[in-house]
Parts: sequence; structure tokens; C-alpha cells
Amino acid sequence: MTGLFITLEGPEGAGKSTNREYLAERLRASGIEVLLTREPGGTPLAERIREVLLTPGDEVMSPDAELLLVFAARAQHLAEVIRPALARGAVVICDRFTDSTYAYQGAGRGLSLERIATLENFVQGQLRPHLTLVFDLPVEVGLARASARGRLDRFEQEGRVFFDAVRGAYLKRAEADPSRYFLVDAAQPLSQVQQALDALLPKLLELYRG
Ligand code: Z5A
Repeated sequence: MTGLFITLEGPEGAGKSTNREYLAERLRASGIEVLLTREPGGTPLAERIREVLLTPGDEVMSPDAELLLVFAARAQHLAEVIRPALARGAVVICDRFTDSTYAYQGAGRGLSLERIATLENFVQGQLRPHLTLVFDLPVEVGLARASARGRLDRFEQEGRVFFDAVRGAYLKRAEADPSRYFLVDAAQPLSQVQQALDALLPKLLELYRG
């Protein structure tokens, strides 16, 4: 049996972290093993790479270096955590994955989508998420939520143009493949967001049980 690979995507402050545990609990209530993880990160080595990626510093990180670090962390995460969990039949819920790379390094930094696709194929082989939930909300709402938390990380220090591009990329990807992407209106009150997740649960169970 192979498990189910679900990714949560969207701009900052969209509620991915808040809702991943909720979704996991709903699935666990059906007796399913759920592994919650995140990117960049998910293993000790990948978490060290996350620190490098998120910590602001004096040296400007080149977009190419950023892209390669993201995929280095992903290679480790896949090998150590994601592939083994899927192989034993678990549901893997990952907070961000390669759609973030297309959105942040592709649309945000302006790197070639073909180059990202080459690395995606190299690092992931055939593996793609079965389902991707895109938590969508206006940029200013997400940034206000994120900045209410205090110190901004290296990505959160970017400007409005960057985040507009990121949001646009997610919406374009979701529109291009409605069978894989599910759009969640993340600007709604949390209770309504969670109602939308509840409504999705039968589809998740159906996908999982094949
Ligand atoms: N990155 C990349 O560039 N390339 C890649 O390939 C990958 C990642 C994989 C990871 O940081 C950074 O790495 C990310 C992109 C880059 N950029 N940044 N920044 P992260 O994982 O730490 O950042 P994040 O994913 O944006 O986390 P976040 O800002 O915490 O967003 P969130 O998880 O979606 O939101 P949240 O923490 O659940 O909620 C934020 C606040 O809003 C919190 O106080 C909640 O209580 C509140 N909230 C949540 N939902 C609601 C609703 N519905 N109403 C009101 N308030 C709400």
C-alpha cells in the first residue's frame, strides 16, 4: 500500500500551520496514521538548511544558491521522512513543498520555471503530491498576520511586488490543475476555514482508500 501525500501551500499568514494539526486530527480520528511535517525542514539536516534560508544576514544570498538549498533540504526530507512514511501507508501532510519553490523562487525571484522543473524531476523522480490545499488570501491580510508575530524572516522582509507574484503563481498553478489543487479561502474566520476542511474530508478518505 502507498500512502497519501497532501501538501499545504499559500503565502505567509494564510493559516497553514494553524490548520495542519486540525486536518491531521480529523484524519487520525478515522484510524489513519498521519505524519505532519514541513519544508524547508523535517529532518535535523534539513532544519539546519531552513535556518540558513530564513535567517537574515549581511551577505545577500543569490537566487540560485537559494534554489539549490531548498532542493538540498527536500532531497534529505524525502529520503529520511516522506518516502518511508508513504511506503508504510501513512498520510503525509507537509506544510509547503515544491509549489512553494515555483511560487517563491520562480515567480518571486524570477528564476526559470524550466530549471525548477529539472530539479524537481531530479530530486523527486515521479513523486508529486496527491492533493495540494492552497490557502489563499489577500497579500496585505497575510502580511499583517505574519508581522503581528514580531521579527520578520528573510522572506517576510520582501516587498509587495514579490508577494503579489507569489500569490499569482499559486492561483495560476491551482487553476491549471483542478484535479490536484483545492483552493481554500483563508481570509474567512478560522471556523469557516475549518468547515471547508471538514467538507473535504470524504474526498481525502476516498483518495486514501483508493
Ligand atoms: N520557501 C521557499 O522560498 N521555497 C520553498 O520551496 C519552500 C519554502 C518550501 C518558510 O517559512 C519560508 O520558506 C516561506 C517560503 C520559503 N516564506 N516565508 N516567510 P515558514 O514556513 O515559517 O513561513 P510560512 O509558511 O509563511 O508560515 P506562516 O507565516 O506562519 O504562515 P501560515 O503557517 O500559513 O500561518 P499560521 O502561522 O497558521 O497563521 C498566522 C497567524 O494568523 C497566526 O497568528 C494565526 O493564529 C492567525 N490565523 C490563521 N488563520 C486565521 C484566520 N482564518 N483568521 C484569523 N487569523 C488567522
